[in-house]
Amino acid sequence: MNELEEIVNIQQHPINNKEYINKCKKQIQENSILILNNFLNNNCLNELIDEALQLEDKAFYCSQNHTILLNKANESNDPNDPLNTEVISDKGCVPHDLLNKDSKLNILYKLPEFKKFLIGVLNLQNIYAYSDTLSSINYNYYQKSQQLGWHFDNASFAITLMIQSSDTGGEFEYVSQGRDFSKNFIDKHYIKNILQNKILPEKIDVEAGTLVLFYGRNYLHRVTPVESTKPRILVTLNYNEEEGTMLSENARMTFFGRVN
Ligand SMILES: O=C(O)CCC(=O)C(=O)O
Ligand SMILES: [Fe+2]
Repeated sequence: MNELEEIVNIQQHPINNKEYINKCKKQIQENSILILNNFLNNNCLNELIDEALQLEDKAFYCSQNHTILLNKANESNDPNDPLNTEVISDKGCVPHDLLNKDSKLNILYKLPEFKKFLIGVLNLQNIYAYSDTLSSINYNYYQKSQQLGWHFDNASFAITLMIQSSDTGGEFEYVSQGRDFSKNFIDKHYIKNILQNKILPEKIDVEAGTLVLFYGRNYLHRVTPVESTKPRILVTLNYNEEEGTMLSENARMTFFGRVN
């Protein structure tokens, strides 16, 4: 078995095959999200569950109020403006430097076949790791009552791997409209309806071992509060389109509790 087969369920997801890459690309362009169930092979998933549970007590927990554009609300601005409405996000995070050196996540993250797949599906020139030691690969833990409030990401695309889903709650919800970052367009009326639950979002129930790719900068999304004592554990695989990018010190302090 080569490294790719040790990690990816290659029978179901032949990510090194050009036709499969094109099929996935078409899917994300049509649906704004790509959900690949059973992406990890079973042995790999079990190894990552063990690693996630072994690292859980090292997670740094943060809770923040923020607007959907990830800013602080401005008290002098209209509190009814959906861009000035605060939501809550709270979760735990284990940064990259605490992962086992030989973690399958480190291997997958750097694997040329996987990078080629991502570049092809997301239609990018190239992708690069963060140049700080914390931000490239993160385990995220959502304990009972923890959630991620409605937001648009700063990064144009997001890549997540579900390690353990919660029994109840902790669902990923999204809408595939509301913003066009490249045109500096934001549909406040539509977003307000989502925040006030007048329009119901799409909802996906993601099982362990699933890879999800989505354009988080244009599509409003959230994770609903976890209701079970079993936490939701998910990995974010974070890449940049430019080489040498660091996450800001401010963001590292917020999410990891340290800058290096
Ligand atoms: O946990 C998820 O499924 C989504 C994570 C997310 O939206 C984020 O980290 O910005
Ligand atoms: Fe997000």
